[in-house]
Amino acid sequence: MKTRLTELVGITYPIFQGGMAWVAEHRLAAAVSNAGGLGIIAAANAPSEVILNEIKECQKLTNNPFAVNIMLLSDNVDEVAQMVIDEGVKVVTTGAGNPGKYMQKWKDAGIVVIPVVASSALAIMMERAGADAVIAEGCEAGGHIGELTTMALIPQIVDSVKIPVIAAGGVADSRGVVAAFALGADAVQVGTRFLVAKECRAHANYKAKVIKAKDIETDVTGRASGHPVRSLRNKLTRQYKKFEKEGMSQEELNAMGVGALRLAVIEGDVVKGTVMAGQIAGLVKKEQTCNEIIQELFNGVPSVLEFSKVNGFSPVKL
Ligand code: TUI
Repeated sequence: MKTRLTELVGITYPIFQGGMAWVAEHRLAAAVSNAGGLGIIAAANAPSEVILNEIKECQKLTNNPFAVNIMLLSDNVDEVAQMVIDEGVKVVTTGAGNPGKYMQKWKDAGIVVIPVVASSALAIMMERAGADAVIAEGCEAGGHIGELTTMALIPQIVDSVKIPVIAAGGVADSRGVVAAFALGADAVQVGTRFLVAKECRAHANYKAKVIKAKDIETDVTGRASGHPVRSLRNKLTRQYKKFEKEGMSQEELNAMGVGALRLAVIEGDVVKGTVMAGQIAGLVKKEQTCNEIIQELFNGVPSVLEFSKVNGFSPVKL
């Protein structure tokens, strides 16, 4: 499975693991990288010394390339932006903002830079600033999201830039992989399915809630604040939406979210915590190793292509 992306970052399969806050630490990233994909450590809002340790531990567990995802809304983003250079990280992805101000120094350090974008305008700006590729993330994704769906976003971004595009949001099986490639992507990024990986640290309650989820079970909170977040519906999301409607102040609403992701991922409180997950959660049925997940995703591609033909894509008959 050689694509422009596998060549660019030196991986066997064109798949990135999403940089999920609290979830994507060194064990998950190393497992994905050892299985031939690109594992990603999420810096998220973690303290700098924690991120440094994560990078060092990941380097011990894999000789394959892995990335660090830098969440641009975090307080210590300047420090983390320098850390990836100092620690010799090969690939950086960014999320939740415009990484323009760091681009030149990352490029000078020889880092492959791949920002997450949610619009063609930002994709074009990133290409001009020297990005090596972009991750186009549709609003089916879990966590902080943009406006457009994967189906609408990918082909428009593919037509806007020359650099390779990684499709994210709603991909969890071989059909999603084929669809992403059909839309012009060179790789996929998968988050929700890796939430239930054996090597994933998420609490058993978190994994069970993802496995039990049906298609319409996610909800988006925080639209009014300009930072919409998709997660599985629970007591917290219902309360948040109720208070949002009643006109609660932004400060009070923000306070409800503080510590809520940690509560769900680490403590396993999936009632009062934030259970971030994508709309594709309904498709995720069992816990598997990262290797099994990646093998299943790519081994299933030929039969999906065959199935598409049977369904009328064959040029032979009308
Ligand atoms: O970043 C994510 N997903 C995340 S970050 C996160 S931590 C968080 N928690 C609460 C509130 C906010 C963040 C949880 N999940 N995905 C990548 C992503 N980036 N999705 C959308 C975007 C994006 C949106 C707008 C990227 C750039 C952008 O441009 C804004 C600009 O400044 O042009």
